[in-house]
Amino acid sequence: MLKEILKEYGLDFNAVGIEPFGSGLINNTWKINRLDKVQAYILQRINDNVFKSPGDIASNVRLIGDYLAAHHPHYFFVRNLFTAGGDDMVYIKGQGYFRLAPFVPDSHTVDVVQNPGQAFEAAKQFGRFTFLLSDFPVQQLKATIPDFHNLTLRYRQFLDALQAGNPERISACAGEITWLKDQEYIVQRFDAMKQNPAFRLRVTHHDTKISNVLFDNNDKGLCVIDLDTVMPGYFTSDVGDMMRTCVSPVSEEEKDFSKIMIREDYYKAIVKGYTEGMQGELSEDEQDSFFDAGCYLIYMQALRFLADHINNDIYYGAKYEGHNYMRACNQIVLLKKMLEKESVLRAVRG
Ligand code: GN1
Ligand code: MG
Repeated sequence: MLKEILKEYGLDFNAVGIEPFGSGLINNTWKINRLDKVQAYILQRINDNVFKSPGDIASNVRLIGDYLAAHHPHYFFVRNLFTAGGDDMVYIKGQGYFRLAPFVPDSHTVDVVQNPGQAFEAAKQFGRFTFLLSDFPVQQLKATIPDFHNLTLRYRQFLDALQAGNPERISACAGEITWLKDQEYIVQRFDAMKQNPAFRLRVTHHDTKISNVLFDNNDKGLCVIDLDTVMPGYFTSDVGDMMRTCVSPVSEEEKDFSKIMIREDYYKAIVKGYTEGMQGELSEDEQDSFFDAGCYLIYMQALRFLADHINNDIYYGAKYEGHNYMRACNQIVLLKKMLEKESVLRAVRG
């Protein structure tokens, strides 16, 4: 199969080395190394179970790429390569959609954030990306996953899972279900934000883990990558998912919950980095909502993991029995720790 795809891009299967790359849950990624060392590439299979119209991703990336090239030519933007036939994706029947991008030399990604400086740089890059696209007509972008970060809908899907999901699993996690339902005020706060015109719909990334930022050799941010979920959204999505994935020293996979912690220096780095990247674009109300952003995204991820557990792991899959239950409990602990520090964290300003 890879042979066929590479051929579309004029690459000879026998003249490259192929290695699996990265750690995403949704798409498959490979690094393609030319044996003559002239160039390397990143090949990705787009999960079309999740992204129902991969053409929308390509269209969004093209629009944004063209806009940035015209208005901010110095911004480093990684474009997908074209096939010999001039397409920016390859469709293989039964396998889905594939795309190829150049591997950027002298750049690296970071899987686990090592210090607040990296968190600052990453946050700044996500802010900068949205800032540079402030005047881009956001309604031209397609929602590649409709309602992706709509907490209102995610909460409803969680309630639906409680109606239609696996009854044994539902009764076994009654405690977590009750706790999550008790936090419904977070959804109400989110609903109020959607009604408030001070929160602009912006071009946001929606998958702001640190591994989606390219760094140069001096650990300075270069640009953001993995643009599948770039679509109209609120700044809270990007800031919130950075907090979710950066403030604790351990990830959503950690089973020893005593290791979950809110590191204030990382939290501050995110607020400051993002604010700097946005260069004054954030309204007062937005500036007051960094803490809420973290809560929205952590809460949403807890709901999504628990709903998936209850729905027998149809979305995220499970590497062991109860995997998504464990992930949900991890995110619940993270949210509890966030809420405990509310007054300190709310006082942090960019
Ligand atoms: C998925 O595949 P990955 O890791 O980039 C998910 C995110 C979740 C994340 C949790 C399209 O992202 O929303 O936060 O898993 N992406 C999609 O690990 O559902
Ligand atoms: Mg992703």
